[in-house]
Amino acid sequence: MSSPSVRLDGPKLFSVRMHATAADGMHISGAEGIFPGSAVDEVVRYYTERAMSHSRGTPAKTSITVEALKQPPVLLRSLRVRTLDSSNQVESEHAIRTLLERIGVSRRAIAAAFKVLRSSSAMRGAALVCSKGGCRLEKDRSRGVRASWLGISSRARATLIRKLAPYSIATDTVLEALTLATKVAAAPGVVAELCVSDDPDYTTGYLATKALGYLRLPFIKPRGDFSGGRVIFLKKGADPSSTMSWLEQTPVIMNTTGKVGGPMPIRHIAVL
Ligand code: PML
Repeated sequence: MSSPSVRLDGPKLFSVRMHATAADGMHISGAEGIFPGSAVDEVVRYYTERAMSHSRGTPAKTSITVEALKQPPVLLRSLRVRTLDSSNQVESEHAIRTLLERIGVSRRAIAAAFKVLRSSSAMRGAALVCSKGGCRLEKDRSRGVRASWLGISSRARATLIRKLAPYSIATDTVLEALTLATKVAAAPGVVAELCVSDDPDYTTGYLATKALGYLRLPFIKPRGDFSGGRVIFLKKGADPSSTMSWLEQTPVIMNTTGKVGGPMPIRHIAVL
């Protein structure tokens, strides 16, 4: 079964969140979405199945939370999707540094981000990094900030699948990462988000900003590598608590879709 999505004209909506951990508390897998009550049963089964068959291992504990939305969701258009034309990790890392520097992220902040993403203990949430000084801004550095309360409408999901299919990327992984990146890019104070999957079998990451869109980064890590995570760069002087409150508490649904394109060399990619 593929992940179900939401009908905006449906009855009361629920956030369904899954988190699976190993016996030592190590993060194994997570997933979430916003769904009508009638779909919750099916989603819980689907998320349990996903947790139990993850390549990071069999979880010792899987928690599934079902929570009714307390406010209407904010509606968003999905970020534009492209893939960097890269054939190895060096090229992809070079593109990250070049594009981040072009949008004003300092070398110190980029180094802080790579330290998080290359660490062997993947954080469950994202690190918040000041785009100038490179300092960490989240309250709990081991937990990080979890973008949550997010979903995709049935119509947007169907349209995105149609747009992504010609590039063979119409997968739950891409749809879920794009939904999350779209929410993060809309958060107050956010300059960019950089993500490397902590799945050892998944070697494509992404860099996202409102202007750049969602740029997929192939070969961002070697196969078999368990490291990964997310880093959100904040504007100098931004208030991290308003960013956190948007990411962790405001429900959003992606209900319209942006453009989707194919592989693109770095020289053709504008960031502003
Ligand atoms: C994750 O494991 O949640 C991150 C997935 C990144 C997806 C990148 C892509 O293929 O577009």
